[in-house]
Amino acid sequence: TNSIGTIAAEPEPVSLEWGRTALVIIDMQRDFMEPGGFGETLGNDVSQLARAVKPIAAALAAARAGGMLVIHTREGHLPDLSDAPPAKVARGAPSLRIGDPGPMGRILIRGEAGHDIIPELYPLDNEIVIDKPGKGAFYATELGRILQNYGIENLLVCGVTTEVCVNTTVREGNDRGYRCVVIGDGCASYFPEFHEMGLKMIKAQGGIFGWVTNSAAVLEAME
Ligand code: C5J
Repeated sequence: TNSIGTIAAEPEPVSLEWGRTALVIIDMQRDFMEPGGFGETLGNDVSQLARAVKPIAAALAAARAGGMLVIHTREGHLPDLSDAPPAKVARGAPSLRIGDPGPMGRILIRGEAGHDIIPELYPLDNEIVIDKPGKGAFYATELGRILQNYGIENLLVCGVTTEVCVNTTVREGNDRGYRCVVIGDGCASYFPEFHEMGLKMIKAQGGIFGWVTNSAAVLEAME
């Protein structure tokens, strides 16, 4: 991997110093991806998210091969729900609420099978896993400190869902000064139209929150 790569992206190509770039994979957890988890209890068709797995796996393999910092995130709560806002737990009319027992353990609770990352993208022992109580990966986590310690300036972001945790994290990261480059085909939403608009919102107005690329362009730039 060259030290600087230029990724074909919208609204324009973006040049990144690889040593100052982290791959951030958002919430590729069974709770969002598989039947019986948090996503499905909210009434969503979880099959909509499967298309993001292969592009993420390709980017992850390239990042690992190139020695790029890899960070995985997981949304979830402590078993006693002490970090779960009551307004979040009580929201809507899900078939099971956060903390209720489901087929993959308690819904969205750390340590349960459903809370963990899908096998295809499972973190290596040396990769960072950020457990977050909210939608953004910076809120109430150690992510900012970790990125500072590693000298990271650029985030290659993918995961689920496009308009919720990916968008929130990109907006948080952009305000903190990171160049956020979103791998569009490595993101997915339960609502295809929200996926499309979620990506458009990031790259509009000259890249108001960041850039949008795809996994093939990332791989090409890293060669
Ligand atoms: C949601 C997420 N959609 N990871 N979480 O509630 O996007």
